[in-house]
Amino acid sequence: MKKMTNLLAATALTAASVAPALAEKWDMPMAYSASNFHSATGAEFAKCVTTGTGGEIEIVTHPSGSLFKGADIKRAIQTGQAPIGERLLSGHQNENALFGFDSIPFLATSFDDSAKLWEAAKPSIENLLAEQNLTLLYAVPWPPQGLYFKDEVNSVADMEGIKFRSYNNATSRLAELTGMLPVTIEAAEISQAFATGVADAMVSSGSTGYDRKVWESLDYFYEVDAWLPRNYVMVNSDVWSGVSDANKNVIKACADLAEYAGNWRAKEYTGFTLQGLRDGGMTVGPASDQMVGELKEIGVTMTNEWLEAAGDEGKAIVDAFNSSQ
Ligand code: PCA
Repeated sequence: MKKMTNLLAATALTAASVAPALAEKWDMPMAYSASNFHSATGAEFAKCVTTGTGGEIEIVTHPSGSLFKGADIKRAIQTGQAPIGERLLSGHQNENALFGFDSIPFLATSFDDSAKLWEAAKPSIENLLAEQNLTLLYAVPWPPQGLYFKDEVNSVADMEGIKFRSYNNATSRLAELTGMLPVTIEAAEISQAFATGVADAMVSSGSTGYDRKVWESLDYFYEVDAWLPRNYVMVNSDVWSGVSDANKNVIKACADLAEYAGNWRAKEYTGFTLQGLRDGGMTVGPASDQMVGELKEIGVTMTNEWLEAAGDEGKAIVDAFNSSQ
């Protein structure tokens, strides 16, 4: 409620200011399909800013990687090719292990735990981004990650040699540790990849499988709830420092609303999209006890590897998360 009041106050303030400043248009690249809940949240955020700033800043979203491909979005914003955009945070794990805090198998497996883990990691991530000329505006988790396969799989041994679509370092590592063959493909391109046999499996949310209609190629979804990775919206820090205080207040309030709405949507979308996969003809359910046990062992290996790579700061994040439990 307080946030809502802030937003209304900020909006009123802007509307009351007399001299209309030069209108700016901010193109906002996003990597996922327009129908995806992150994209819907981004579109509402854009509208909120455009309305709230009285049109002084008009944000126009470009979903589906249409302006910049997912892997190029952060660099585009850092270098000022676009002022603002959204990207998968763990997509930057190859630059710094800390960015992968939310893709550690079985560390935080529910929305509540994911929120606590984010709380623990946020200051480190904000600092890392700030060093790269980026200001964090908001972040929203994906639903829990499960495993998609073309054929039934009951153990890690059954995964041997399967071509596995990965979306960050952790998912490639998971493929290696399960004897699969990782191939990195953006979500916007997976329908094609599965249809042509470039990949026959992936780890992702019900949301991405639903958005990309993967039932046209894959038959099984195992609800492993391995982790909940996060998307975040960043703005170029030079652009941000040029924004008036009144408009900064509007943007921050819109970002708070977007984060709240995005979290709510992610939860609602979880059951809805799993039902969508079923309606598409997929078998959706838990993995066998054996498979869960084996995956958890791999999770321990990956946790240790991450702690080693992320050093003291990584350990501090995991410790803070564990003590919030
Ligand atoms: N969807 C994104 C990242 C995590 C998710 O659920 C993807 O598959 O690329």
